Amino acid sequence: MKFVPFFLLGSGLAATGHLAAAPPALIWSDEFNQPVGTGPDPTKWNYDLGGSGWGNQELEVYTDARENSAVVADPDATDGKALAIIAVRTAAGGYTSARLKTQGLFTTAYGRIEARLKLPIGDGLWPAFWMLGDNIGAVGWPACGEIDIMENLGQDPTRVYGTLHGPGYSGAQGLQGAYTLPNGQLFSDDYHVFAVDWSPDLIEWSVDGHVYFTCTLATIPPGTRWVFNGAPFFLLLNLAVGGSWPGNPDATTAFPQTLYVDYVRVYALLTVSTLAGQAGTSGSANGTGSAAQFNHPCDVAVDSAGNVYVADTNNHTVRKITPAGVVTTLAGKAGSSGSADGTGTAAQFNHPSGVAVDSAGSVYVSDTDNDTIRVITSAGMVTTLAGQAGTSGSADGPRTAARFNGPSGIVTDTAGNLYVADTLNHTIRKVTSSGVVSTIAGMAGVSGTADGTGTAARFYGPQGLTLDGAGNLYVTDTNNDTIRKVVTSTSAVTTVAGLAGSIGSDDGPASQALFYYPSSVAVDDAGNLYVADTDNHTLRGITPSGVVSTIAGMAGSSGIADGVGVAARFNFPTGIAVDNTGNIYVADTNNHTIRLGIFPAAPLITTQPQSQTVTVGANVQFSVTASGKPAPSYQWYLNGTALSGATGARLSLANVQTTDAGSYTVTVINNSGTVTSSVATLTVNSAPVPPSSSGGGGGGGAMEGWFVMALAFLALVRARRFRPVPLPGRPNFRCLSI
Ligand SMILES: [Ca+2]
Repeated sequence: MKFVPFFLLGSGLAATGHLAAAPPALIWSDEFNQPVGTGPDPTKWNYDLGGSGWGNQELEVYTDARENSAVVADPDATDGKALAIIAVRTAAGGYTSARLKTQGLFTTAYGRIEARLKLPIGDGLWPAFWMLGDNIGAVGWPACGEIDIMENLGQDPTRVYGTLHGPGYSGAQGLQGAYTLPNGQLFSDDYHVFAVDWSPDLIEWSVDGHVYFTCTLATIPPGTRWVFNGAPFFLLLNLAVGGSWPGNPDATTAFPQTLYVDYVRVYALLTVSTLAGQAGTSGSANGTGSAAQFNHPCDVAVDSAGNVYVADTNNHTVRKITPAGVVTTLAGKAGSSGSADGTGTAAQFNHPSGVAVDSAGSVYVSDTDNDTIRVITSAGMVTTLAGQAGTSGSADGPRTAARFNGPSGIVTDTAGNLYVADTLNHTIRKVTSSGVVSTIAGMAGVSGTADGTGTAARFYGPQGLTLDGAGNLYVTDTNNDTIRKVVTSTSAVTTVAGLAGSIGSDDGPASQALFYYPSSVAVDDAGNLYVADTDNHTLRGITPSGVVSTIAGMAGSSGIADGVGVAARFNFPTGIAVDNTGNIYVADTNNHTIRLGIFPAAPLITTQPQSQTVTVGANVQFSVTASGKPAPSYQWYLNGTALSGATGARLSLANVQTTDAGSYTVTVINNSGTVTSSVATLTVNSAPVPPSSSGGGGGGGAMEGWFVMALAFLALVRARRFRPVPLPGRPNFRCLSI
């Protein structure tokens, strides 16, 4: 909104930390698919009520009545239902309408915030989808910041505005961009998606994915403050009538008028960097980070320690990248294709395009142009597990009796079985731990799209697959442009997302989303799928509830850029894997690089510092445990004053004196937010504390200590036993052509 109503001042602060607590990708949404005639979900939305202009000489009175806001059936909505925010002219000649907000219920800092809206039309109507800083009650407006994602003046239904307000650039001095629909189309005729992509120092406004306005730290007026980094904002939706910006309705304005809201969705943005390799330069050099080179890497897998394995396809090698970015060659010799078994450079591969790693550190390789499955020990010794080099086919059977035809995607389960996307056979194969190969879905040599069980199902050049903890395989059915699911216990095959034969980049419910040559998929512990949507040059996410979103890159725009969300660029990304902390690894094939994607998360304190009572001269240590991505930094305070150099998770105080007594706190900070611990009080007694009794209580104390240690040990054992096993993804690229 152009101006903010003063009525909002005095609102309370909402909790922060939603990003940290939520799974990646979609972190909040309202699809407005509740029963028709009901109001908006009260756990997600509340109302601003009343009206005396709202600071802008507006005419409407906001109500919470169903007459002004209700879920309605609308065939144009993605799920057939939308929230209708309705401006009504009353018999007395006034106006009622509705204004919804998430204040006190949901806030977010950073991410993609989008709504699919169909706008009203007519002079004096002023629909808006916007955000306000959650600290508005403490600092007021415009210091709290305001992000107007979409505003429209009803007299011009072809144009919408995006605006940023902050201290020194508010009201009429707000920073504003506009977007006009092509060919005279009207925003009142159909739904459009209005979004901001908000990251540190950068906010981009878009309509239907077309970015039309950008604000950065550098574009706000000199001497003013950027108040949008890491600050939580709440969402608002309203339909105002009249006011200083649109002017008032006239005889031409028809009432009632409706702002239709199909959905509101908030996504975390993936921050993409380059882990290793030189964009645009192929080669085979080992080294650290950008000193290393790859040649059309087609797949990645990651182990529980964060080591990344790469099918470096055109080098005919398998590479390893440590968490520190040090790249070595695990097996194979660059430039030397062949099928020799052996150790290290004595072994040969022929365009390996799929890689997986198990919990014991064995690496499995789809050696695509040899039509074999290879295994590499952690010492680099390579043997052929199944298939026969140089002889393609589809025969099931043990080890070298079995045949493959251009195998690519490969994944292991916890029992030592392998699953393989046998791409040119259009089938999904299983290799048991003893080397027996079977076909679990699809029919060799017969491509198609059919769902069904076992041989009744059809695939068309499936290239990637991954396995979730429940035994479901997810498959990128690459030439069908779909994502399929295979239940390993029954061989039942269904289509998860995409439409066979329809190329596109549409996000939304899985049944309506489109893909373009997806060639790899990975699944995280929460059941989110991540897809390398190769020919769109994007990474897609699919939530467990089936909502597809673009989490990085821009469809149709290839490139090398690191960045957040839509600012990042890929060039035919072909392999994808996710580790047990949710970090995403990508074989960015035509860039010859391995990319790393991290979902930022605000700091969250999991263990608070504890109060202590000691004697003068004691050594004291306070500690805090916190999560957050990127890894947070720390600053300790005594009685509110920052302690110089006290910037670790632990604060050590040697030889404390009575002057060290007081209230200790620690502030935990990263790019996504800031959180301060509870107070830990240090009490320093000047006289020695009498030694504790060693009488009857002594034995109890010893027993208690033993018991605590036993509990701690049990907790450690449990933590180790239940540590998640990574489920690496896999596939290939144009190394394989159908
Ligand atoms: Ca809807």
